[in-house]
Amino acid sequence: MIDNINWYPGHMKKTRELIQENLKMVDLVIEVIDARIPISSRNPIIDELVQSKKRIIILNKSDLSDRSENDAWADYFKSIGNLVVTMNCMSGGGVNQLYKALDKEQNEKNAGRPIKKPLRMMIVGVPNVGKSSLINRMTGKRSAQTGDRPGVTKGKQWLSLKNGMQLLDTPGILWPKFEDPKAGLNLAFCGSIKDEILDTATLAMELIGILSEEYSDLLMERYKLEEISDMPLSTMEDIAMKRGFILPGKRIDYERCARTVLDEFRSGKIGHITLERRENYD
Ligand SMILES: Nc1nc2c(ncn2[C@@H]2O[C@H](COP(=O)(O)OP(=O)(O)OP(=O)(O)O)[C@@H](O)[C@H]2O)c(=O)[nH]1
Ligand SMILES: [Mg+2]
Repeated sequence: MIDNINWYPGHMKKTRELIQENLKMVDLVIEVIDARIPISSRNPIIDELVQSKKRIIILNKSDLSDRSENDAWADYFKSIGNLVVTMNCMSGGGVNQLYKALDKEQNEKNAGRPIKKPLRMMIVGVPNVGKSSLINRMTGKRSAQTGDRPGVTKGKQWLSLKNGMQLLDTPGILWPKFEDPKAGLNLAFCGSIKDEILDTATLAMELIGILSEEYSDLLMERYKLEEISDMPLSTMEDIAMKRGFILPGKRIDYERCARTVLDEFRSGKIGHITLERRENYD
């Protein structure tokens, strides 16, 4: 088991300060979380920092997660007093609903004011969760740089929406120590932790272990496996053989197999998967 994942480079500490400094200028905070890991992708530091502000939770990448789990999590976050929007930044699904919620907030902010002021908000979340993609969906153009790796956004960037609202994009941040090692693993599976610091083969094996228990049907279907072994290593070898990931000398190419499983999980090719099921968190 990988139990000591830790990625908290200096720029994340700076981002924490940036969030703190700019908080007083915004009316509300948009917290983007990953619908596949709705608990692990909630940063406790962000939670503490933005406590005093109204928050909208965006369950993003909902196209990659289990549909029924999306609904269960949205209901849960609503039940604890948050505004929630389920989003897919690839298709733009959820944007209209978000705008509706923001319009309502702006009207409330301006109730009774002779001059209307635009809503100002800050977008926060762990790395690679889709903050900049959400901004691009909202502005309707490529305003912010995005990329399929963590750490793309480096500094703060204010943007204006067509309706005058102001948005602050921020770099993704993690926290110095994962109390629950599963959080570190989940974030690594979903691409929020720089792959260079991870042992890909071990990480993929951990993922195969979880999928073997929770989504064995999807795993079998994707890799044409007849059965799933109790041992993730055997399953990895079965996958490598099915895909022909064999090195000279008939050795299994574990690295390539690991990379493939991680990539295919991250891009949704294995199926709609939620690693944290709502029913396990009461
Ligand atoms: N499938 C899917 N992919 C998404 C979605 N939103 C964003 N992505 C992809 O996720 C990757 C990260 O998106 P970004 O918008 O750069 O993420 P970010 O949160 O700004 O990342 P940092 O700036 O590194 O913290 C990109 O490859 C996006 O195309 C979504 O709803 N569904
Ligand atoms: Mg970004």
